[in-house]
Amino acid sequence: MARRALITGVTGQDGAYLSRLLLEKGYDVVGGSRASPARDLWRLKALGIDRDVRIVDLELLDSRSIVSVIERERPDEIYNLAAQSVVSSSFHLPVLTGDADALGVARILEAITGIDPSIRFYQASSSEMFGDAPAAPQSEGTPFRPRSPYGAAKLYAHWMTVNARNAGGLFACSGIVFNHESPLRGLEFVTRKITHGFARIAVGRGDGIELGNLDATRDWGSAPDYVEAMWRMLHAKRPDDYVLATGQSHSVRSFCKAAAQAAGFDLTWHGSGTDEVAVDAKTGRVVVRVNEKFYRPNEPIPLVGDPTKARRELGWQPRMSFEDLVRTMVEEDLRRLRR
Ligand code: GDR
Repeated sequence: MARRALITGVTGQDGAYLSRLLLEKGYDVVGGSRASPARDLWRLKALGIDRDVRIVDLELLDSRSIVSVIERERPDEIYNLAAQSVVSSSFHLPVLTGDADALGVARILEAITGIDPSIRFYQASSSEMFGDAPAAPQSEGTPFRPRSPYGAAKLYAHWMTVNARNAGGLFACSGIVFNHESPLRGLEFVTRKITHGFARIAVGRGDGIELGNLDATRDWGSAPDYVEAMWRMLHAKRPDDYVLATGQSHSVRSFCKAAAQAAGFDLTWHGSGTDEVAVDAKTGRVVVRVNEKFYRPNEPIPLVGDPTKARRELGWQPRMSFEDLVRTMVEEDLRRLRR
């Protein structure tokens, strides 16, 4: 019989790519998603799998909802990808973020323990847990010092997962995942905001992009590569925690440069701080401005991950380069806008 996987947060970027991967492997994929009359399946549709994933209502704020889905569906594996995942929103919504991202995981682990402790569990942890990290690059042994309510909530969930494994005997893994992007990324995240912004200007439908801290750096990988590692974790000999990252960091400014080039612009930067702008050398037009509104109250120190353990123990390494990632995102945005 086909293995059955329950993916929470199935309508998100990772949910879509992981669904596709598991379907290709012959899984029966059950997708958990918050009950909503306006559920948007655009990502599953974009991958052509919206009819292949069975969507069920699942609410991480409610234990009964979690228990009833697990009891009914009896999955072999659960991938918890559902979260309030926007770091900046977590500063305004710390309690809701904690309820979903921290306690939501405690609820799932409690349900697994009560219903069937043989269910394998993957928790989507985050590089935001490192926050004010004392060292770079960050690995599984780097101390966590989260600097956002989101990072703090994810850290609680991470330790609950570790404890469920060590004390509870569950096959529970935590993927400490650095930023991973794709054409299916939401517009609230900086990469897609930039690629979509340049594509709009290129087709004559946008006047410019407003960004926050241009000097912020991130380790940006490709989402389809990362979901492969999630599956590998649940199929390793023993459960463990792994950093998933490329090992290279880039600034928001250099992401802009690469995206602009892919969209046919040639950027030059002028001014500094909040007065800095990027001008397209060909047309003399200002295409990027800084707006303080997009600054974070508390920016982590440069985040860059060390994926050595995942390479050694899971045989995993990211395949797509930074340049190809940016180009792919811009091209897909251009294609969608021209359609
Ligand atoms: P992040 O991703 O917070 O790292 O979390 P995001 O793309 O939002 O920010 C990355 C960096 O870009 C800077 N930045 C801006 N960010 C946004 N969103 N909008 C802007 O206009 C802007 N200008 C500059 C930010 O300050 C930041 O430094 C993502 C999410 O997917 C999390 O859920 C996940 O856990 C982590 O990645 C790993």
